[in-house]
Amino acid sequence: MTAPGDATDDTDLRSPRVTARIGVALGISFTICFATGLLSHWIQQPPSWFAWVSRPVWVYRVTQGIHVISGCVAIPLLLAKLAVVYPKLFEKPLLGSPVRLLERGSIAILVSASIFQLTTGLLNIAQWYPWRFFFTTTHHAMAYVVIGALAVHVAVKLPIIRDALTGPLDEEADQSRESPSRRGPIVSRRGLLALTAAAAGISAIAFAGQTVTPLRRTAFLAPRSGNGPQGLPVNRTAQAARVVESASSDDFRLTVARGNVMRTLSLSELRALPQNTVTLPIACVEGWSALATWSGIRFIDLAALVDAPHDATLRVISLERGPYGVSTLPMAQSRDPLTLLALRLNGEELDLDHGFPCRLIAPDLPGVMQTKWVSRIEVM
Ligand SMILES: Nc1nc2c(c(=O)[nH]1)N[C@H]1C(S)=C(S)[C@@H](COP(=O)(O)O)O[C@H]1N2
Ligand SMILES: [Mo]
Repeated sequence: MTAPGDATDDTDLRSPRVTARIGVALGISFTICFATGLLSHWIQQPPSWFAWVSRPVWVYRVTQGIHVISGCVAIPLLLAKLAVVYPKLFEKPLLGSPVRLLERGSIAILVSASIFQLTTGLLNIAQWYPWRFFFTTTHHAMAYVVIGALAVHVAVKLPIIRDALTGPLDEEADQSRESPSRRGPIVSRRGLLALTAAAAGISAIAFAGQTVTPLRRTAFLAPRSGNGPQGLPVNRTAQAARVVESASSDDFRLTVARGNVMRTLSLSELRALPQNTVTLPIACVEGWSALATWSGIRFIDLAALVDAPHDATLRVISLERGPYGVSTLPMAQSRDPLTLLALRLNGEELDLDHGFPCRLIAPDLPGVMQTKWVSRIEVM
């Protein structure tokens, strides 16, 4: 009977020397994925102590791109790790001493929570809208479960990990050659690690193209690397949002309100206000991003129409009802002169699917908060 972590496993590849190395890569990608995911969550639902930035304008594009790429890299790493260790998962005794219990418990939670996280994340970037709202809450909650179980797992296994990483990869392979009765594995340990690394690299490239423009053509797994109208992907069309009629109506008015103080502007009045042009990326929480040129009215100018105080919080409301119809701007975005109520995109009037007659575009704001078909701005 073999003890956990014992060098004499049933095949040469099932060695802690192999699994610890895959485990390190997996641990790093999970940690990066957790940190960038938490950041994105805090921007959208800020705790009282949290203050977000609006410069440089590419920060969120980069952090959210890293979030999705590190998650995608973790998929082949997790599969490789499970393939190598799976006989151990069912090793007897299943339960035992408190340490054994902790070890088994943390692995069971880690494995199932990781599979859940990576699967739901992947299905989400593949645009599974039916449970997208439920997705954000569970994906956020489950992230703590994964990281907690990972910390326990690493702590319990620390002696084995240290031992496995300090020794050479092939040491036991030499010993096993002394017993001719043992059949060698199909690939060497080094070969297995190289294959795993290649799979992780391919996974990264396959998804990175949706945010790293030069890689666009290699993003064969990224669902929204293609172009929508005016060179930008569209998440939700005007029709899906049920705003076609209200957004194209001549009766459209934008209301800017601070308590009882109100200004109402028609589209031609909006066009007559001072226009500014900015080049900003739009970066979806699901990882795709694209740079575009936007023209419209500065939010600080709109807020000034109702004498908004300098540190006012701005809330943006869409013609669309529902969870995507409201966005509360972080302070940095409220005050930033680059934050626009855009009327034009890449030199043309906004397409209906991009938010005609007007949409919010702000630096370093998650795509999901860049409200389209804006009908009301509230100064709070
Ligand atoms: N009113 C409204 N605004 C919205 C959305 C939406 O569904 N409804 N989707 C958001 C999301 S998730 C993203 S990534 C961006 C995408 O903008 P685009 O479709 O104009 O490229 O718009 C955001 N603004
Ligand atoms: Mo998005």
